[in-house]
Amino acid sequence: MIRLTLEQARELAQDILRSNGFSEPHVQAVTATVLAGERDGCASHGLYRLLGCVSSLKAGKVAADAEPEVIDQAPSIVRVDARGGFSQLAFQAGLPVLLAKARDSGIAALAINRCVHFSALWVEIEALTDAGLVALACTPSHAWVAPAGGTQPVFGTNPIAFGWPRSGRHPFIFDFATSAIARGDIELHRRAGQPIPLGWGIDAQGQPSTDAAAVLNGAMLTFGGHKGSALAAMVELIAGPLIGDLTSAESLAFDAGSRSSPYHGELIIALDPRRFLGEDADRHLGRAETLFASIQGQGARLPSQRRYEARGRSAGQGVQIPQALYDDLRALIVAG
Ligand code: NDP
Ligand code: PYC
Repeated sequence: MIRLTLEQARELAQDILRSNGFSEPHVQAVTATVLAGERDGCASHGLYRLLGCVSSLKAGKVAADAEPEVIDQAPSIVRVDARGGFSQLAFQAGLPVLLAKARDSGIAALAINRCVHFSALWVEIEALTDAGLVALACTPSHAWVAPAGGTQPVFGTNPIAFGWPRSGRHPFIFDFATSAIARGDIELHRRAGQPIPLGWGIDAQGQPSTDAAAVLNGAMLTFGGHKGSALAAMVELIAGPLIGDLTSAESLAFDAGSRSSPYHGELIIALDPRRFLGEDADRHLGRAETLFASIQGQGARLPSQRRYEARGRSAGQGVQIPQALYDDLRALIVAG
């Protein structure tokens, strides 16, 4: 393992993205996301993702200088056309309008279209909980996951993230793939030559497997059997056809074997408790604290608790990544 300060990790990400020709707004937006992932102990969506950023660019599957277009679609709906660029900048472009609409109407949605998407969703959810809003986000990916009872990939890993703002505390946030695990995690197991647990996927013959490479070439499985399968289908629908964008199967077809990051849409919904509750907002938000206390009071942890603890540690100690990943990342920097 090699240790980097957060500043060194930031410079590494920026050098890779800038030297490969991404525009400065994309350099900053993507760096912020992968740095946040590494800082929070989410290795599958940290610096590792820069490998995919560059390979997607080389395959002609992401626009390096795309300028997102913000479209005021309806009183409670803002749309952002990412124009083939990474999703992060499109989210940033739509965020002020989403906040204004949610505060105005109590509930609003941001639909991002035509984006290349590889990031963890909690980064975006935190932008909304920081503004005092309740938030929900989901996105398809590539068709890698078999439906419960089947063996052929249909769904993406289709994450769902939810956030709840808390006064004076980190927000309550969960963010997980509807597959048993994110694909990025299986890729990291393959890179490290480690087996994966049974239940994450099946090989190309439909047999349960602990071989990461075999599962990546076969099919991943949903979490929670038919329940994860139905949630994955919901994500395909509301972050696909509902917003006029691609399903995971369509994204994979668009990829045409280039193994680039998925290309599709994302749906983000924001709810303003102060609009729902008026003067009673603080009283009811306080009742949520009773719920959280009853979870933690028996020794269970809240989702994101591990992440916030990692964030605290990284602030002082920096981050650690495998030497092989560091070498692969350094090799991406184009000498100027
Ligand atoms: P996990 O299965 O590790 O689950 C993650 C969530 O569950 C986190 O909120 C985590 O909190 C929480 N959690 C884990 N263990 C516990 C526990 N014992 N008690 C309470 N909460 C717990 O993650 P996934 O592999 O499913 O997803 C990882 C990331 O991958 C997500 O951020 C997701 O957005 C991203 N992803 C992105 C995709 C895309 O298309 N852009 C596709 C698929 C995934 P904590 O972090 O604190 O451990
Ligand atoms: O880890 O499943 C994943 C993933 C897909 C797209 C971005 N991350």
